[in-house]
Amino acid sequence: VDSRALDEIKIGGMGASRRRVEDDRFIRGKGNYIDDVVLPGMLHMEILRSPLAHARIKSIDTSKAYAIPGVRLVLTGEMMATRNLAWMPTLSYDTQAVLATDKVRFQGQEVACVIADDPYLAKDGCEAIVVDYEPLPPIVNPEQALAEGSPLIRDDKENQRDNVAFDWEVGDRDGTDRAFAQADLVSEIDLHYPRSHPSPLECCGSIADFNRSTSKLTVYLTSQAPHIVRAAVSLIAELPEHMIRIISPDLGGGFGNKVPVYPGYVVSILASILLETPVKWIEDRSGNLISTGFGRDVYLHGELALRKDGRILGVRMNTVSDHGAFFADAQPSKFKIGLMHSAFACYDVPYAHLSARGVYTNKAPGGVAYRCSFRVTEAMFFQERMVQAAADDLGMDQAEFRRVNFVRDDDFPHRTPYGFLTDSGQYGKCLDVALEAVGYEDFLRQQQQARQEGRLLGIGISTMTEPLGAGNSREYDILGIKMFDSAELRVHMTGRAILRTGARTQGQGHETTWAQIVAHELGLPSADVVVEEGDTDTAPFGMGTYASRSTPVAGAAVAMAARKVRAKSRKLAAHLLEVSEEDLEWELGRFYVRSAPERGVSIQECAMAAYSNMPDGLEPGLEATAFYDPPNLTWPFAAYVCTVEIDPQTGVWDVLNFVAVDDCGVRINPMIVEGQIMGGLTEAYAMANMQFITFDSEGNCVGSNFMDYLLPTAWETPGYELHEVVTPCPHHPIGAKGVGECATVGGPAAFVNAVVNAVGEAQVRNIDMPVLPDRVYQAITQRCNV
Ligand code: MCN
Repeated sequence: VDSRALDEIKIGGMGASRRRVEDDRFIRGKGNYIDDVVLPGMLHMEILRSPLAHARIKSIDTSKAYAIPGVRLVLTGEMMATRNLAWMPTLSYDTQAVLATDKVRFQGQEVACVIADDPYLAKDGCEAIVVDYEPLPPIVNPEQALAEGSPLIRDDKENQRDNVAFDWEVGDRDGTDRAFAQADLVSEIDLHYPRSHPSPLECCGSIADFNRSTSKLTVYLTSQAPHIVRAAVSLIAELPEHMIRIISPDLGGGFGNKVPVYPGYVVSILASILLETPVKWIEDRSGNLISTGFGRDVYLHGELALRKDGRILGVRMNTVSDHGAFFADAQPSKFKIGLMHSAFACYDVPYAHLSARGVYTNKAPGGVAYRCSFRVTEAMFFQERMVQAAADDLGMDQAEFRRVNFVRDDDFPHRTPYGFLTDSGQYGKCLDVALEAVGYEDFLRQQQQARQEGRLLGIGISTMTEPLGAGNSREYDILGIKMFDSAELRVHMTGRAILRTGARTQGQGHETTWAQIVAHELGLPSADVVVEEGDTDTAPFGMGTYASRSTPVAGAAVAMAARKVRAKSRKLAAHLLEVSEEDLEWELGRFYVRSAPERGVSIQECAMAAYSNMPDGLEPGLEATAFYDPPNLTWPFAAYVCTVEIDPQTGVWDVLNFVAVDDCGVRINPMIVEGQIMGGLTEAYAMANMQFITFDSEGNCVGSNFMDYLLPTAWETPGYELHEVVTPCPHHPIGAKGVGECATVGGPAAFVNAVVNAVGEAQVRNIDMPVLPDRVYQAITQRCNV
């Protein structure tokens, strides 16, 4: 360890596993979550939801609700329509009903809202509303949605003639056809990534507070992207942005669930404007599980064109995604299928083509950016299941098959088959570290031996690089607009500082890690830097925290703001030391004279001078704002390897080992990174075998509570072994890449591949998620794909 690294650790800078400063208040119950916020005169709102998945609304009678003392207002779709608010635009260029007018299109859809003196009266009010529904046949899967003569779900949309939300394609169709014509072998597989739900511990909520005398609207709101919500609210409420303040208080997890704008937010805002008093809406668990953005629900037919020596010549992917009734905030991007075409980015594949179709069904809006999605999660799962099936078809070792096809370390920058530009990585090394950790060769021998004894051992590999850091404006813009972030750093005269960014942590630890970046850049102890996020009146503009974009974009802005402060400090140091700036050298926290290193001033002394002894002509104060416009996405890489033993009598598995090798470039805080990876792997494992949502034939959501929708506890969670490889990001100011989603994205395929590998002897090619013991048992005993 060199002395700079030791100094960094001493000040809590880069590479220090500094304890999370925010945890102190969370652990002591001192966090300030939305439900902790109480405003004078505050009323409470409750939502009446549709019990049916598809029905025409014949009438809504609110008279009995109004008769309840304490009920102040009942809002229906019809009333919203008089203010042009019955529908709202979505980030996916579609529309979504705020409150239903003519029809309900999924079970749990918002039909009316009651505002009352307390939440219980508001609930009573909802129960007193009488809605006369005329049931319509529900459509609960894409097959039904696409069937001839299927009822039209989105008859509200002009020119909508069927249940297709979009048809889209990307890639080189002709080149791919040619590659398939030259193939020695074509490997095919059909897969489904089931519906899942982000389920943060804290559900969503808002408190709108419209002040008539100042015309200012303050909204406390559970948002991962407060500035974006401010823009949306400005459009919806027809108020200028400077009259809107969004405060996203402490968030009890987000996982993508708190990116969209939900009807509850909109109605609470309108109610506050109408009643001129604060209106609070706190979503309950069932409301959250039944109606807010679901993730996944994509079907794939995948094909790989292969040469006998194992080289992939071409990829064909054909997907159908189920978006539910509204193509809501699924993958907010100009690409209809999000970033599904990031598949095969780590492999050197010359040709690829993807055709994607999205359909409407009578389910709650799907495809939300659930850690990570933008369809990247599905893309990597499909990729790694296709890769394993192809290796099996070729009779080739699955690790070797990957090595043969990986982009090599000296092949960067690399253009992926669908057009992205990756810039760095050591894919082979990561895989080697993972295989060594798991004892690959030895495990294969044990597996052979076990099979002779009738025991089923399996090993699954998943390797992937994914585009993290939504916001590259120059290389491949995602939203069709420029995306950037900013940070504002104010160093006080004592050398203590406050840093604000437009990101919004939901548990990722920004309060800790952003201070570490400042410590690294300026040599201030990280404990002397306070970090604030989430208030649009004080934080500089930012596009929010999702797609693991905070480190790649906001984190970069933090470094750039600190560098501006350092540049000004150099002028102050030159003044204090009475030398020219060119004669100064910088070391962590101190400028010194090159020819006389003992003569120096600390960054704190510069800060004091900025407010008390600045040179003539230099603006007083020591603060800076930096906007960071990233040149590209960051491309972390990961290799996950899982080993299992399956009981052939029951189909129950035991995870023997789960190894993760992540390369997210330079790690700001290794402990936080490890926490992200462990949390991500747990979510991945759970998505593969317990965390799934289904619907019955009537469109009822099966899984609207935690008895039916199972989140993993410590009991179900396997142990993990983590390793790291560091390939700095060439264009990020501190060499970091995003990491928050990697393990969730790459983890599921490692587990599923391991189970399929274990039962592979029984000629089973696929077990669809959720991989449940009965499915595994059926696959083993009936030698079939399930
Ligand atoms: N980090 C680091 N070194 C790196 C990369 C990251 O020390 N090379 C640190 C960061 O400074 C940050 C954390 O790791 O403290 C995650 O950083 P990053 O990968 O930039 O991801 P974001 O902060 O943008 O978080 C978003 C990502 C996403 S998209 C989801 S969804 C998600 C996730 O993070 N939701 C979470 N992790 C979560 N963790 C918690 N506890 N709660 C959620 O809701």
